[in-house]
Amino acid sequence: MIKIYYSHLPFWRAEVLRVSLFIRDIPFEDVRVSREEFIHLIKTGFLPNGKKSPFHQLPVIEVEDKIIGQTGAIARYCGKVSNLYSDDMLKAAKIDQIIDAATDITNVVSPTIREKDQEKKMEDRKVLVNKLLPRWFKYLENLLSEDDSIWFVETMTIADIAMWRLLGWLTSGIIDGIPTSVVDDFPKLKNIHHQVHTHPKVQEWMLKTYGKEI
Ligand SMILES: N[C@@H](CCC(=O)N[C@@H](CS)C(=O)NCC(=O)O)C(=O)O
Repeated sequence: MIKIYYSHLPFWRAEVLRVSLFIRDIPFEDVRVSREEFIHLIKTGFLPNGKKSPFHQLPVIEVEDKIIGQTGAIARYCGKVSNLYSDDMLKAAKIDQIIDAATDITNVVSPTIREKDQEKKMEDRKVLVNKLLPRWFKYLENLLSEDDSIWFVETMTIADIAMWRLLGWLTSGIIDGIPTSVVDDFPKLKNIHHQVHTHPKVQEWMLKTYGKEI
């Protein structure tokens, strides 16, 4: 059985793994790493089970006794297992570019989370809201305008699941200075969030796991 290791957070890096398997009723072990265990992992590389995370990071998955890291790689693995990826090389590349864009967007937001100086943090958030996020959202909206599908690639895939949770985080209101309306000017992208969010299995997952809609 696949084991997924991450903190007890609905962050997209882990939710794309968990939800793609859950949607298809594929059993997996959902290992939630505590804060102390995570700090230990960053320092030493060791997971709570004594095995090593290759890059001292999370998420990782464990399959046949092997630990694999890097969100894109393991999202594809889970997507292949759950048939939410594609056998077609071009479609697979289109899915990959969305997962990599989710990583790029995370990498522009994360420094503002780590920023200790409150004034600079809020200045950086203004740049995010007025410039950087709209730029990324426009690129994604353009991709969604290329054909008739409401999804990034024909049917729902790990690309849509990753983007659903990334957008859910960015519009949740928990990041000070980023308004819940930040994606409102991008209707096709907003619809991806809506479509995945209202999927019955996704609703079931959120209620079962977090006791509420997130
Ligand atoms: N390139 C990695 C980055 C993963 C990552 O940054 N994970 C964070 C948690 S969300 C982490 O482990 N941070 C600790 C560290 O990098 O030292 C991936 O795509 O999975």
